[in-house]
Amino acid sequence: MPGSRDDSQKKFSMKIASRMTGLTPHAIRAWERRYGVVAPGRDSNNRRFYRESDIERLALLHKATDAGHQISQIAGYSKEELQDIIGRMNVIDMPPRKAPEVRAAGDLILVRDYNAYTEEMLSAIERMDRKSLEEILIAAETEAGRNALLERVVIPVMERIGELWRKGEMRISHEHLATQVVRTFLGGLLATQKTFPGAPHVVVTTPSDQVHEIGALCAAVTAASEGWNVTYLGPSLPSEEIAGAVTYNGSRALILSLIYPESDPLVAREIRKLRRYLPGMPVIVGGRARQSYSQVLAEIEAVVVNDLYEVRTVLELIRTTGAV
Ligand code: B12
Repeated sequence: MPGSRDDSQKKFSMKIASRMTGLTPHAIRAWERRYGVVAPGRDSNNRRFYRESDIERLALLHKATDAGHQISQIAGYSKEELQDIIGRMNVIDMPPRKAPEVRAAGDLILVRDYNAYTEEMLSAIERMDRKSLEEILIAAETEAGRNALLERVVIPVMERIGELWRKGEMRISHEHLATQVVRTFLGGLLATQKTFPGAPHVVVTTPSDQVHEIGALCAAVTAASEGWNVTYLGPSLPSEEIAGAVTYNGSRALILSLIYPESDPLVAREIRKLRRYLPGMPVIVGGRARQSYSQVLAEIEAVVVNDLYEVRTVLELIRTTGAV
């Protein structure tokens, strides 16, 4: 609810509100338009401004949606009600939630919605409709929350695109458009994620020759949502550069994504070098090619994870115990 209008309160621009709440400006505008979650004021140039109470409310709603609540259901909750549901599901401290299909309430409806998002995205890609693609991603994030957006919408869509492209049913230009939109959207989520003082650092990237980056970006957004201070370096980096970044910002973990090629001797060599540069550093590895590198990953004692849920669990373990 907008709350009382007290003019003595400080006023914040959309940019600052976005930074302080960790929500994208798109999400804030969509929540305002669809659910009236806050009612910002307007300055003399008709630009929105937010009061402290608005920021507090948006931040609480963000935490609650990250914990799995649907914005459509909690938009009208009072501050106390929001604090109550967040307290019960403490986002940062509780063990990460399993993928959405194990949620009890509204399960069937949610699953149907995810498929609808995927179909709508594929149809927008086919029409080369960049704007609709962006809007569907924003809607999916605001409705389903960030984890579900990644696991149930973004990854399935990329997998379907790969399949359609392989079968010759989708052109390269369509795949490129989709990759660009998804990449920019996930990059935006990373850029606006609020970091807390003293948050542990993690570097996310892919080794030399591994150019596919959506898996790495999904892992980066996941780590950021878990309260980590993420340095995302983009794809295909030599081990010297990766090790330099990890050391430079005092990272407590390194996340690598391996997608394609499989069983590449250069990639295996780079991974071995990384371990020499970073003895003892927890290295978390995921991605569809991970099994083809199982020998070298076992050699360097990497933590091989199957999905983003496992990334959350492993990061939590590192954060609380320092080891895996
Ligand atoms: C987008 C895309 C591209 C883009 C990449 C752009 C970019 N900036 O990322 C471009 C156009 C460059 C490209 C190029 C190629 N691509 Co391509 N590409 C894809 C596509 C559609 C998505 C890639 C992606 O980011 N996937 C990542 C996520 C979204 O999907 P995933 O791999 O299934 O990941 C899962 C997990 O592994 C996990 N995950 C991934 N990383 C991580 C990391 C951690 C820590 C964790 C926990 C989890 C995790 O998330 C997913 C859920 O389980 C895939 C299809 C697909 N299924 O992936 C093909 C795909 C990977 N590409 C493929 C191929 C063949 C190519 C090319 C060889 C095509 C060509 N002839 O030129 C080149 C190779 C380029 C190179 N030098 O290596 C094949 C690989 C086949 C194989 N043997 O593995 C795929 C699978 C398509 C297909 N169905 O055939 N590609």
